[in-house]
Amino acid sequence: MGLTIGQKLIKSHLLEGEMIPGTEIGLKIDQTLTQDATGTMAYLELEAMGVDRVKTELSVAYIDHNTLQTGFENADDHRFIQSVAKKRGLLFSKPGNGICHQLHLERFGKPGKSLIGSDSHTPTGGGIGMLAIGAGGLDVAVAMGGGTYYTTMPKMTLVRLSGKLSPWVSAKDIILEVLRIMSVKGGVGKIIEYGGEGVKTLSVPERATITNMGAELGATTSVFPSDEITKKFLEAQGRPEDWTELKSDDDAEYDEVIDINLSELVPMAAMPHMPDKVKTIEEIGNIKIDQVCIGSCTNSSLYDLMKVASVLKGKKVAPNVSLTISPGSMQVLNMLSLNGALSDILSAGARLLECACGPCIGMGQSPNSAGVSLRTFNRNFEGRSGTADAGIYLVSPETAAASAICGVLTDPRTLGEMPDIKLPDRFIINDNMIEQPASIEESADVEIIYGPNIKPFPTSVELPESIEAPAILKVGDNITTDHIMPAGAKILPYRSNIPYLSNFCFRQCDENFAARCKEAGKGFIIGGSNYGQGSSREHASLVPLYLGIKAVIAKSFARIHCANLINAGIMPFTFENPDDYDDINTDDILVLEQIRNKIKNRESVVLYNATKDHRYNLNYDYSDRQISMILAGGLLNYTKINSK
Ligand code: MIC
Ligand code: SF4
Repeated sequence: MGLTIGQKLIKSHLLEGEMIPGTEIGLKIDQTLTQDATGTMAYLELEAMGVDRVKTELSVAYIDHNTLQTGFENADDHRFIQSVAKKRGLLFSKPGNGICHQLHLERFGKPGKSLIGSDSHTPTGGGIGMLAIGAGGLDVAVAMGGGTYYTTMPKMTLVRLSGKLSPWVSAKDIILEVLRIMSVKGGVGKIIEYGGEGVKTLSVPERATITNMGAELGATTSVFPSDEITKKFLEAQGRPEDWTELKSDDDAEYDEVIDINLSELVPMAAMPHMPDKVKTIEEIGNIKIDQVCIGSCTNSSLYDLMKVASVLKGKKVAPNVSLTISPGSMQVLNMLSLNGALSDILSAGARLLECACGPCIGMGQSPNSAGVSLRTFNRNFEGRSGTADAGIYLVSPETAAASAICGVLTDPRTLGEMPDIKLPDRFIINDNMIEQPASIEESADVEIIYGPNIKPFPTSVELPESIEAPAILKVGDNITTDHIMPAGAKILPYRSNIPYLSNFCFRQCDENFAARCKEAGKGFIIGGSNYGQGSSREHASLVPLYLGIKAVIAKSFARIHCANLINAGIMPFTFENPDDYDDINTDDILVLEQIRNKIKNRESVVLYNATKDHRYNLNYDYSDRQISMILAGGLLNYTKINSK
């Protein structure tokens, strides 16, 4: 039987396990990336593991999330990351150079290689045929140290594209359509592969928009073939030698096939507050808007911003609208300024922001109260923008620009003829904001600089014999890591300070969560389905660990968060009978009797509700390695035990 692209990529990196869906596999990792909001923790973990020099082919530390320096905290964290990068052999991308995923695609990504990144949108690299997976910081640290990356062998889904996008319809509309069909949990445990004749009509930046937002499907990753279009892109980036061809075999078999005719798609938007609440712009109607933000790792390429510039040229942003533009990289900004498009953008009345994540992660530009904001981003979770009652709509750059000038949500097809934008034959290459590491000889003299904001991360203890604790919090379906551990300008600077961060844990669901945990000393969380979707931030497990959470019992979990919980030594369980969820109330006293022995011997686990005198069967499917980790109290303890 022939292989899919995903299977070929896995096969060429397989170190342990078999390619049987649902079972654990160990992969060799060629490249890693981190960003600063997860990176500080990842490098503290790297240091704790005692790694002298990274063992990957390439590791890059990007600074793109925490670029507001409203106090010493962010700058200190950047200095720490820069010093680790220099000493341990990583490239360091300075703040302002751009968003990690856009930069990685431009400068370092290679078809056929594996990449893990401490950011859930790492699958952007699938746009050029990489096996690019988002992971927790600890997994990335292990990979940097030359260790194997473990994940679950995914199923294979083919999204077969036919036809060609109509004028003003965009790659963003393709992924919104996939989200509409599959939902935010539809991709869990799958690789989403794009094929069919329609693929040949999509440029690399368009493909990257699609693989990027595959994260919102909950997919392990998304991938496109590496073909002539990929080759041309890499040539234009001055890296022709990095190209290799990658395609599925003609007789490859998929677990699922979804057909999309590109010619039938129309402009769409994801409505508040979930990326899969997708409707056509026509269906939503001309609602009045307050803000338009263009940028983020989904839609900030030169191609996207050239389209925006051509819509704005000679026009004026509507009086009721604040329009911001954050180019994805310095390369994009440089090229826009040289070809005059930047002037078209600015003359229309747009506000130019730094090449960084910015408003996407709530670092500024929170909308006005009850504001309506159109964003070309990938997430519109409630409160993520920094304004609790704002309504965020996720749209394409074309729809965003058209709406900015009209002042209401606007179908860009009403603008007349679409401009023809071509990608350049040659991008401007300037790596002045990328710092090289010290040589091995020089590295001995490089000092790692810790600032006062960097606090030790929480340690966990071995799994006890039995656990009795209250259900501190019960939450519903699709709880995101933004609920568990919010981001934004006020909190992000404390990503290296778990004790301080803990005060904000689950704030949106229960203002007193942290206080109640501290009072109880230990507890359980009860969750609905797709618990922990969204970001890769391991803070969403390290902070609950710090607050004494021992297990999360949910209907189902999102992949990265589930792995992060186990890495932290917190047990994820699912209900055998999902209706048992309804029987548990907050503050019920729950007991996991003889849990250590049961997990050790893979026996079935029963949760006893002492308040109600009811019992519930729980499921878990930990691998042998994960069982050892849980018994040891997490990956760091496990690594220490195994390296003795
Ligand atoms: C996000 O988009 O939520 C982030 C911020 O990029 C996160 C990482 C983080 O929380 O630092 C992600 O997607 O993994
Ligand atoms: Fe940055 Fe937003 Fe992309 Fe996350 S989703 S990496 S915050 S631009």
